[in-house]
Amino acid sequence: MWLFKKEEHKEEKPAAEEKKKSPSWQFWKKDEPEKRPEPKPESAPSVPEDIVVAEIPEAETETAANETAIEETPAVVEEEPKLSFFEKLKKGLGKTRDKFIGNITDLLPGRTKLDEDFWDELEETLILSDVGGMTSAKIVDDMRDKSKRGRIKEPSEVLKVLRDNLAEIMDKGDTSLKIPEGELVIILVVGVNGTGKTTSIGKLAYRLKKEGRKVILAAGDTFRAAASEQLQIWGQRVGAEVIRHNEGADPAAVIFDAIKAARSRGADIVIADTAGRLHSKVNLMEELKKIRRIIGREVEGAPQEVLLVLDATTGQNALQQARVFKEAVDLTGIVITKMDGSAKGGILFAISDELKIPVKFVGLGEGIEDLETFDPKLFMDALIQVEEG
Ligand SMILES: Nc1nc2c(ncn2[C@@H]2O[C@H](COP(=O)(O)OP(=O)(O)OP(=O)(O)O)[C@@H](O)[C@H]2O)c(=O)[nH]1
Ligand SMILES: [Mg+2]
Repeated sequence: MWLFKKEEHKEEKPAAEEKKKSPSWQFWKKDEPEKRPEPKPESAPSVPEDIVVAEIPEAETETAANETAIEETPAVVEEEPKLSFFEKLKKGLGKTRDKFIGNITDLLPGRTKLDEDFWDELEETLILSDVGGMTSAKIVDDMRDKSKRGRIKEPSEVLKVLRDNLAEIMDKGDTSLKIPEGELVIILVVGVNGTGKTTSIGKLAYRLKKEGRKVILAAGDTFRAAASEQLQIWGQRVGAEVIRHNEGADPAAVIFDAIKAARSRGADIVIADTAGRLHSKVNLMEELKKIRRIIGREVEGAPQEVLLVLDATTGQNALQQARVFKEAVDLTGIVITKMDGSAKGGILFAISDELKIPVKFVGLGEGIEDLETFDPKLFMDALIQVEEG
């Protein structure tokens, strides 16, 4: 894990520029504490207390341009040993694979034929691996049918057919982000508390910046203390401007200002953070609908993307969240986070199958580069390794 510390530049600046002090960042690895820079004698704060937050006046109206300007800086590239996407995916899916494939391969040894008992046991195993009742039944019915028609003859062929069936379920069309040229693109990021919205926004901004896009972040989580500071830290790391208001401000007003800032700075993309909300709270979901309405009113065709962030470790609960958010805000894609720490990745199949929303990104760690675009075939190859032939 990488840690980091911000150093304020001490040189004299004209008064008007006081708020725009350009900090520099120093990074060191958690397991290399000796590389941590010495604290300054007069102020020896540590993250997060040492984050200097610029004073921001209270927003008076929706149109108050209440912005903290952060100079556009190049994204900070962390020097980690590079794994290929596939290796990273394989490593990240380790726990899910152990549970998922471990349980299925346990059904196979010593089995000479694929009888009714086998199909029942396979269905039960899929359900226990979080694939969900309906989806598991559908997969096993198809496999049973294939077996009757002679397309699965040996128990050894079961894993390959299962892998292909699951890849088909995951394939819900284009998984890339919709970023039409010449349009201001708004990406609204929603989800319940702690699923990884802000972190995923930081990682996504980093990806988009590397592709040469000009990105502005909108700190639409005005509810939780320190939420906008957290986004600001990500903004600093990736070199993207963050538009924020005071805690308790109207999130729609923050996003309105971010759109205005994007237009005046010629930015291509605004990524809007939102407060983690209980999917069961009606008023919070109403607030989200209002944010969506304001975006649509300000930018024709926007938000082009509404991404729901789901935490893979929560299993069935993630499916429930996806149902409610889909109802409220018309999702265009799913970001599934914490796959690296989850044994419940099977939930991805249930979500794709039931909700027909493409998974667009997978979070495989807390680092800036730990967000991968989703590719159903690669994902399944990483999850189920079968010797072809
Ligand atoms: N291992 C792992 N941790 C992650 C991943 N994504 C996010 N996290 C961690 O999950 C925790 C919560 O992430 P946040 O980004 O703050 O989540 P949030 O949805 O913005 O939370 P609220 O603002 O409280 O609603 C943080 O400790 C992140 O580092 C991931 O893909 N893998
Ligand atoms: Mg957050």
